[in-house]
Amino acid sequence: LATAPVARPPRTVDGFAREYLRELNFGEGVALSRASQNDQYLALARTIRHYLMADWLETARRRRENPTKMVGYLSAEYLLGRQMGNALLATDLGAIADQALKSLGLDLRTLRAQEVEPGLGNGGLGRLAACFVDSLATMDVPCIGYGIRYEYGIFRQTFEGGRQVEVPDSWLSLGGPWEFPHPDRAVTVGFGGSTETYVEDAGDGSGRQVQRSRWVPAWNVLGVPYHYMVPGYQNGVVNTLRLWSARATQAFDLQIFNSGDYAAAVRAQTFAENISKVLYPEDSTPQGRELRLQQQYFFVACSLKDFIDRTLEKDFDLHRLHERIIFQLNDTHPVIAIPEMMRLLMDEHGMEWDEAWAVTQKCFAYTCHTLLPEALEVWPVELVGRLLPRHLEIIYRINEEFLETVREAFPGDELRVRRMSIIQDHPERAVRMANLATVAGVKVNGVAELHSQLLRDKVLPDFSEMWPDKFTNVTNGVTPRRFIRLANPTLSQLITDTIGVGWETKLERLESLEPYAEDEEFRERFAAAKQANKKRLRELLAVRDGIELPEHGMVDVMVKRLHEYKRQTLKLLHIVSLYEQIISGQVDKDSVVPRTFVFGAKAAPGYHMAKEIIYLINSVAATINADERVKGVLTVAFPANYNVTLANKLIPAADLSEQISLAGKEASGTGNMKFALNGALTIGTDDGANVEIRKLVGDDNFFLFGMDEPQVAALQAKGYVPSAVYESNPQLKRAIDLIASGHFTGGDRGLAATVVDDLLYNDRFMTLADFQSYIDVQGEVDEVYRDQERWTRSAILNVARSGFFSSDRSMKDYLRRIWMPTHD
Ligand code: 26Q
Repeated sequence: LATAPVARPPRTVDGFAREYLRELNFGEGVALSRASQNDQYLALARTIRHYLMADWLETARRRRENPTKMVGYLSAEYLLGRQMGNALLATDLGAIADQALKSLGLDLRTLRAQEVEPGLGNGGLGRLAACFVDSLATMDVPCIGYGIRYEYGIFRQTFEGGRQVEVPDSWLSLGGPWEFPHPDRAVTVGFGGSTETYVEDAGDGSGRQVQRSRWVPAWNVLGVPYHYMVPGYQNGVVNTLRLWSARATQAFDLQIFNSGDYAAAVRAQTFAENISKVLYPEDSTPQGRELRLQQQYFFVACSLKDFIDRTLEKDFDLHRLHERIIFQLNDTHPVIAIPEMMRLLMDEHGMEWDEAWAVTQKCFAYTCHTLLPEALEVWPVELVGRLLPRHLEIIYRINEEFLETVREAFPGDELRVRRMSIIQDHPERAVRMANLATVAGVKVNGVAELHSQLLRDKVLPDFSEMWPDKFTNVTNGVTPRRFIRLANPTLSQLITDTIGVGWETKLERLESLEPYAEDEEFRERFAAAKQANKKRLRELLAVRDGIELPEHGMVDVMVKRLHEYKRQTLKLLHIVSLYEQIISGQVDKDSVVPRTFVFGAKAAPGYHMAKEIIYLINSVAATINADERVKGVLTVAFPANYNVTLANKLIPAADLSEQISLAGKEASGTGNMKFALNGALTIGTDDGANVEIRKLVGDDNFFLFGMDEPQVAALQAKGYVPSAVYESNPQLKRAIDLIASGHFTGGDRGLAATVVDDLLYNDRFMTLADFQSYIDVQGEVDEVYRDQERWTRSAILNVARSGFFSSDRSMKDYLRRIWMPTHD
């Protein structure tokens, strides 16, 4: 009995209903007649996960019995989105669950809507991690995702008087039915203290004495693993996401308890648990906060120990560790894993420096996600030395040996040595995490063609000169399961009806839709699907936000984190300009293509300018929506709290996708891919993955505008004067003047001044420089939109030609270029 396979619950309507009632009664301890909606949701979640359990245990057993090289994805963020829909899709239980619940008088859609999404990430980088683990499970690649189980994920955004107010996201408060805690498998992590040296027999029979170092931490915490299922798409594979939660160790408490200070002991508990308490909501100019470094080291130390002590076969020779694992570093956030690996191999497993370094250098690869210099992580030496003294020693030694090789390769070039050093001296002594990752990693990759090129040429030029082969590109992708199948059932049905089943895992097959762009009946069905999605969105926003949207016209969407480089203000200037032209009588209202502009954006709580921009968008929205002169022609919607759940509703309804960052600033973007795959046309700059989207869908099906990166660099070099652009462009001047006049801010000029003054006198991201080009191309957008047949043809071609952007393809590229390079 003990070795019998895990029972699989019956895949029938009756069987599902019985399982469900059992979960409700025995799992939640309530009777159906007394169950709250949350009880009903929790029981449903537990029922569905039963159907994955046998596959999960079986996948783990299979991987244990036939150990091969695994991927350890190290990411401080996983922006998973709701789990229930995805689990139903993976198990193909949607129809059965729907009927079973109906037979009990319950409604699946209502219960699904109860779920609070795990928002354990800020934006693109966190969502990318979630897409990647989805694809790896779907491709049956052995992978463990390692990260942090934040008790509070990204804040919930609300608006008060048009201003962003952050509310804590207590996503676990009504229960976490998708997680499996394993407190018995907790791992201890040290912090602080000091290092000491001692002398020891070399242990190789030579009688030689060697000097060794060890770390004596001052305090430690426990990392409790929580396991999450990562189901592949209808393939019987379930991988694991292992997120760590911090607890106080007993030793930690006891010491204080014994001193008799009970309150201090309880405070200690709180102190330890603080480490995984909250996700930092900054994603571009991170502050060097001590707690953040604690988070990074905490999850990385837990993960390496977990892999070496628990996942790897017992007594596996660690000299061959790289044959069993490649740790992918999702940006620099987990880079402290590099010295941690050195410490484990040397101090805990007795390796010599050279042996340990040889292994470590083969175990890590680094993905960079940015181009903004201020977003590159540096940690003050003082802080690293205080929190992780042994790691600082190791970093210093890595740096010494590395700079030696630089000096050998470039004799006499001390400036280069300083640029490449892992330690910076100014403005303060600090560890440059990107340099450390580049020195230690097997490969360094950017996230889109252009980004990888700029990474080589502008961010790490000295490194790419020294090690050209270390640099590679892997263009991002998105999972078609969540972002087409789940988000857009109407389009999915049409695709399946037209090209057959199976495209969800072979997205290049969307190519076969291409001839249907010329098929009138198909075009009509395609357009009808879009209409249906728009209607769904109108209904949602009415209920969710009390926003009334008109029935007709273009849906023009800009959703992403709020950042100056992404240029939400450029979108705003377009809207204000259209509005100004209508109310001043320059343009006849009836000649304008009606548009609904939709924004979704969270600002980092400490990012003042971003919050002022949010306020201004809300002010413009309120004014325009209340103005009878533009009723039905211009509508601006800014639903609060843009997240994965809302993205799944917004993206399928979009006609136009706004990807308007200053060229050379957006590493890739992934929203841009989701829109194209859902049949929106893009208006975009030559930036990030926009470049590849345009190449694939064709110039006729993409609205390109603005300067390209070399032009940006040239203008920068020449000296950019935004006020001169303002003075010389009457249309731009009228739009800015209207904002500055206080027209949108209740007559208060001061309320718009922060944003206006920055545009006029600073404009770091050259919004004004790209204004005219943007306006001109928006005119072309209108023109194409007036020809609905042409628009639909283009939209179909966007879908048919975007199969490349499946994250399955990204995973194949990582496998071939980085993880298993000798495979084929
Ligand atoms: C670092 C240190 C301290 C506190 C916070 C951070 C931090 C957290 C999150 C820094 C950066 C981030 C997130 C960055 C991010 O999402 N970058 C985006 O990554 C996407 C996936 O590759 C790209 O498509 C986007 O272009 C890029 O902006």
